[in-house]
Amino acid sequence: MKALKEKISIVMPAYNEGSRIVSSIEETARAFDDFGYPWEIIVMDDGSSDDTYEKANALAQKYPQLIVKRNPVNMGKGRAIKKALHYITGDYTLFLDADMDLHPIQFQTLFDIMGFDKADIVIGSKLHPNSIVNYPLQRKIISFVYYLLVKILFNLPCHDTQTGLKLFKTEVLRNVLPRLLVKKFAFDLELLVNAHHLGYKIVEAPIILKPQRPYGRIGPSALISTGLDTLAIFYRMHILKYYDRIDYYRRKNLAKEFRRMRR
Ligand SMILES: Nc1nc2c(ncn2[C@@H]2O[C@H](COP(=O)(O)OP(=O)(O)O)[C@@H](O)[C@H]2O)c(=O)[nH]1
Ligand SMILES: [Mg+2]
Repeated sequence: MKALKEKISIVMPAYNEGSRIVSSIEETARAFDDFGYPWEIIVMDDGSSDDTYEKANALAQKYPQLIVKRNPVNMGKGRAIKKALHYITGDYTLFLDADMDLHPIQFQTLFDIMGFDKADIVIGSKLHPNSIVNYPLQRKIISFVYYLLVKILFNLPCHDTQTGLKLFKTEVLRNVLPRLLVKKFAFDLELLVNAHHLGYKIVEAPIILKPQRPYGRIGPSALISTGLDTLAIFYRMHILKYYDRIDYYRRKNLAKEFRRMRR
């Protein structure tokens, strides 16, 4: 196969995935070798209490393209992803959950859609009419209610912000991620709302979702926290105008720095 030029960085957040992290990395590596793109996988372990980090790290000998990082304590998926930005060297970045609910082979669909639609971001959506999803009715209802909330508050051009398969032009992440406050919940939403606000084009892609765990790990308290963080993003975006001011604050800090240097 002809080698393709563009490099893909795969960011894989992992929390207590010891039982599957090795096969997840190997499967992802195999998929990207088959595609023919240069790739790197960045595993962000987040204070797992099992052996996720050790197992992932042991594979780094086999795959020079594998980077494994660890937070000593759990800080949430959003912060882990924001931190991953320091290590990304690819032109495109794929967020891929470590549990393989979404097989990495679906990257090609997202990449093709990005090209056809001239999109900056392509996100997998459980609510896309062509998606094949197999997850509990309770999660389907939660997904739909959350979609309505997000539609009312932000009018985003997407139906499902939460799915663990998202493709970005890396330059978009470099611009957007540093602006985010990143609380523990609603990180995906904060990222997409800001990208939309800055004028980046977001398009949805169909996915095939096969849950590997019989029950999701999201409990009622996480749902309430996600709801509250969602309202907080609305407040910061539309009432405080925090995200609009952040450039100004940054410039102001730079100006201060500049004056200090000249003194
Ligand atoms: N870095 C990091 N990853 C996390 C955290 N919580 C979940 N993950 C990872 O994020 C992905 C999605 O989490 P999961 O529990 O499967 O959520 P679900 O698929 O929405 O039920 C998986 O790869 C998890 O290992 C966290 O606190 N930090
Ligand atoms: Mg999952």
